[in-house]
Amino acid sequence: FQLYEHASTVPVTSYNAQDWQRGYESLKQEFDYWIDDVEGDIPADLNGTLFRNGPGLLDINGQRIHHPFDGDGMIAKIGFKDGRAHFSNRFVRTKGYQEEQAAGRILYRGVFGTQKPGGWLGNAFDLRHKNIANTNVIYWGDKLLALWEAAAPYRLDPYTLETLGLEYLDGLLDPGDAFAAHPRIDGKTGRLVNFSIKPGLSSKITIYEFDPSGKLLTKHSHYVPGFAFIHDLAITPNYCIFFQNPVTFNPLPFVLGLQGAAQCIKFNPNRPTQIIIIPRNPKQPMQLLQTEAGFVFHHANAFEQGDKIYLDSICYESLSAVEAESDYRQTNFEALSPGQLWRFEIDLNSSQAEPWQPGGRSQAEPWQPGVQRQMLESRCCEFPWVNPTKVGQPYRYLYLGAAHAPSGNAPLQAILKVDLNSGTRQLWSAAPKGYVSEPIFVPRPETVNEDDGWLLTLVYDSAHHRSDLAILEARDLNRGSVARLHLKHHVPYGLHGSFTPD
Ligand code: 3ON
Ligand code: FE
Repeated sequence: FQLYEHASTVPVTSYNAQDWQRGYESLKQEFDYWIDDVEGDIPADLNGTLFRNGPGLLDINGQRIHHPFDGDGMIAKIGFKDGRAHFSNRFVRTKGYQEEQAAGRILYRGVFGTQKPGGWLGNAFDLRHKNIANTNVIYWGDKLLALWEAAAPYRLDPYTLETLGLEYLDGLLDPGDAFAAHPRIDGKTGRLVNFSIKPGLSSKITIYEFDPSGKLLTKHSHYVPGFAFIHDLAITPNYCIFFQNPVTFNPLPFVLGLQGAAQCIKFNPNRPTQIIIIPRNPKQPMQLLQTEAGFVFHHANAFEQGDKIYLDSICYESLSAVEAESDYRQTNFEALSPGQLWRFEIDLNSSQAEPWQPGGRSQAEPWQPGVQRQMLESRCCEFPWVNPTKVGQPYRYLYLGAAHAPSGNAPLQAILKVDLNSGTRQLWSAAPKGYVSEPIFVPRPETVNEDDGWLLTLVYDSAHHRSDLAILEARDLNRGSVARLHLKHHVPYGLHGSFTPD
């Protein structure tokens, strides 16, 4: 069977619900092998390690979890050396993973609706969270860290993927503190910026900035009015930018054992999105601006020009909650709004952008747009990536996971390259049998052109119920994949990862 690599050869419906669903089977086995089944050639100058994280278990000993975001984190690692590649995967041995595997049943509720057996009575007033370390993985300051936004990272051995334990970053975090799953590495300075959020009636955002060796440079906290669910941040040389999506949080169903915490978040299309701008210099004040309602998980990139910040993000027109009764495997894609790429032009001098003060403007008050927004790409897309040297800088090329079809909402089956200067696009599609993951850009060593490098993406091949690592030449997606590395098994659809050069 030949996977389609070009859009023109694909039928109108590019996917099949049964095919897509099987990418959400648990992968219980842990592997360690050289990848021998390779189509094409692995570039000889691609040397380093790809780390990926995502839910490896979609059930606990046969008891299904309610949503993939509740799945225990599993790290997949592909090491590249002189044209050869080696695969291994290991579950993060979190406390909850070990307890549940030993018990053979679900012992913890999940944020996205997984419940312990026993109905609401068996779940009420159990407000603990299982740190599942499933969202991202980075190698930073000599530490490999598996990240989940509501708790501290787990540290792993970068060679064996053995779990070394919870990582409090040399005492920076206290037990119970969170550390977000979306660190940004400044493309100019190589510094890492991350945050943690403590939601409440007013929400506390703490920003951490580290030098490339892992040493803490700054840590500062800010309060924003209202509940904030913030998954990602964007950075520029001088600012951190957050979106406070217009949501309300009613914890009662969670407390009473009826729903997971994230299921209690309701999107409110009649309220503005709040843009939070926190200077990286801790001495400068925060600014708040407002823009049209929308829901953003991921930012693509941001940069400064004069007194403006340009921010590119994946925005959903509305967000439906994860229903308590629904089965994610029966997702009706057409009924949901797609993620689309928007550019926000933020004027730091607009009258609205006053420093926020306690007792100041609230979200309920009228507002004027100090922000212009424009849709750059209407095709359903997610998981944006840019050349790492362009993070926080003016940039030209953006890479995304995308739907095969140009309109509507659908699973991600293609990789889209957007040229923001010329407006041209390239699409590499794995439809109808393939389902892609985040495209990780790896610059070719010693080159200067922004798109000179490779895109690494895991593709679930539903025709063989296994996954491939596809390597694309970022300069020209129309060339098709340079290499396809066939794994011996599938890897469940993942979330985020990173590449560490040798
Ligand atoms: O009150 C707070 C509410 C809340 C939701 C408490 C809290 C901090 C515990 C909390 C927790 C949030 C968490 C743990 C969020 C985790 C998110 C996660 C694991 C993944 C998010 C993924 C986002 C996207 C857009 C994925 C898209 C995937 C595809 C298009 C392909 O499948
Ligand atoms: Fe994310």
